[in-house]
Amino acid sequence: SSTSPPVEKCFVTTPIYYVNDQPHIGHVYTSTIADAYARFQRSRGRDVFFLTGTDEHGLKVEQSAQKRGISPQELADENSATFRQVLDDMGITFDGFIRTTEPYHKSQVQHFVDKLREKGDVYLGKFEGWYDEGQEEYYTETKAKELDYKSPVSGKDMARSSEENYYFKLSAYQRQLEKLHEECPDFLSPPARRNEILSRLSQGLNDVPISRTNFKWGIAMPNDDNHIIYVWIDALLNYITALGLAEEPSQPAASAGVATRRLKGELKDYWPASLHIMAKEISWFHAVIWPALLMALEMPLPERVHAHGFWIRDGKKMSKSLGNFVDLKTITRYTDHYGLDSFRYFLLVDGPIAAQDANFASSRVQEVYNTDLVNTLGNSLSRTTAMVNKYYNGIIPTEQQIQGIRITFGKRYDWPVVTAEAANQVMHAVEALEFPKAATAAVALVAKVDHFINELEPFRLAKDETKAEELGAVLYQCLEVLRIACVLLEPFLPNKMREVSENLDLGHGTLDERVKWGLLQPGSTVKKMTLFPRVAPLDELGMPVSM
Ligand code: ME8
Repeated sequence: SSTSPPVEKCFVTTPIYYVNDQPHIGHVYTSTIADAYARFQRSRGRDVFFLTGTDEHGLKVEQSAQKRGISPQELADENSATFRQVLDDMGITFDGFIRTTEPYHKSQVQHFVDKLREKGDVYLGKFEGWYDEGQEEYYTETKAKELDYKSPVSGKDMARSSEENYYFKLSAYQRQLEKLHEECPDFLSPPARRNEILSRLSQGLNDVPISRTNFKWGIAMPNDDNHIIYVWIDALLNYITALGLAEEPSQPAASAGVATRRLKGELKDYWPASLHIMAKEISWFHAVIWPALLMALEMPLPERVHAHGFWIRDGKKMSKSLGNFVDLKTITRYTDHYGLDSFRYFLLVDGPIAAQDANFASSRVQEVYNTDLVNTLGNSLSRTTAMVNKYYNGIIPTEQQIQGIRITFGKRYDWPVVTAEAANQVMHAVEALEFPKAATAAVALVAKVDHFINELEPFRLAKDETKAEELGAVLYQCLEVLRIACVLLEPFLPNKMREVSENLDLGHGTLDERVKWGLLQPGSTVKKMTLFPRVAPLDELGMPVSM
């Protein structure tokens, strides 16, 4: 109606992934947390645009393509499609998928870079220094010496090189950037990342080269074809080109697609981003370079940048050279075995969401699956639905006495209060991206149902005719607590919860409405259900363990 407040917009992004690599657990992880956040915001009634995509330019793509004897575009097409497929297979509900080789992105990047040049924030300059080819990154003499003239990533020798390049006047934004990080402590999380940035800022900022002449695979400088725009400038701008911020609205042929919405100018209002999510190795680009570019373009800054830790293996970072990635094949074995949602749940509760890295171990997958899903959520649901079937033929009883008064079982089991507190905890934790904490609160609520059953002993109540009303109340309350817990767990276990909802009505409306006590209708039916079967453990590669 006209009196309701406008729906809050929420723009969530992942990094756009490089097409010169195969997708692995790191990409799946970031996409999964972004997806859980996006689903959660949607369920709260917000108007969400969730963007992901692929980063397709740069020397490395040019070289990989050459090695394979195909064009860079062919390589990009192939690997971009692979990434997209993986995200689809993992149930990632992105609204937009941007590819940096698309014409609408390229023309807008040129527009923005041209604007920076006209303003004097981009200028032609000469640089001499040390170049890390693998990372496409320049180092000053001091820094290169510190690193023994070797790439900190690949270990390969750096090369002395001098180049005439276009520079971005990053130094001009030193004060504004310091102010941003000092005055908005929540702009970049977790705090460890913010401290790093503050300390690096205090060392002073140099202008940064934003063009290259040693390869061709990229977007040309708008005024000078000899120069290719540095892949990071090209990539960061995706967050606004995807929304068409530099496009004139037009009237394209009507269709409901994202491209049409963009062309009509309907996506522009999603800016500024609510949340950019990535891992810590690119926090500098997102928390310093990106805001500086936006300051120079006189555009609003994103509200929040979150840079999580790494998945590691055997205490080491996963890398191509070590060949220790949890790759797609392995992930697929895990999802086939445990189910997509269960693996997703594991990623969310055991992943490196904050400053710490997380070691991937098959034993943890098994442990999380058994503890939270099989023994707690699955067990409570199956116990409760079994009893409703045994004692009530599957017809949900009421928690009220004949006089219409709700039967209560003491303060510990004052469920309207207990569930409201749990819902509050879960919702706050997800807003704060504290997925492990959110899951813990939801699972703890489920565990209380178990305690409740053990304490109230419905099987005893069932034997005593004078306790019929109590038995009904206990079972209604068990189911209603479980319903609320399931609603709260939807961003974690979307498919499993849809399965539950086909049996037990999980309610309608926004999340906040659905977690209210008492929505479950007495008289409706519920079947006995087992959600999470027991399964054998897998080894580190996702293969069956021989016993
Ligand atoms: O950096 N643990 O793309 P990329 C957790 N194209 N997350 C990991 C990870 C790990 N071990 N490894 C990768 C790029 N990731 C640029 C981004 S954005 C404007 C341009 C995830 O394909 C994590 O999100 O190397 C990390 O930031 C991202 O993949 C890097 O993906």
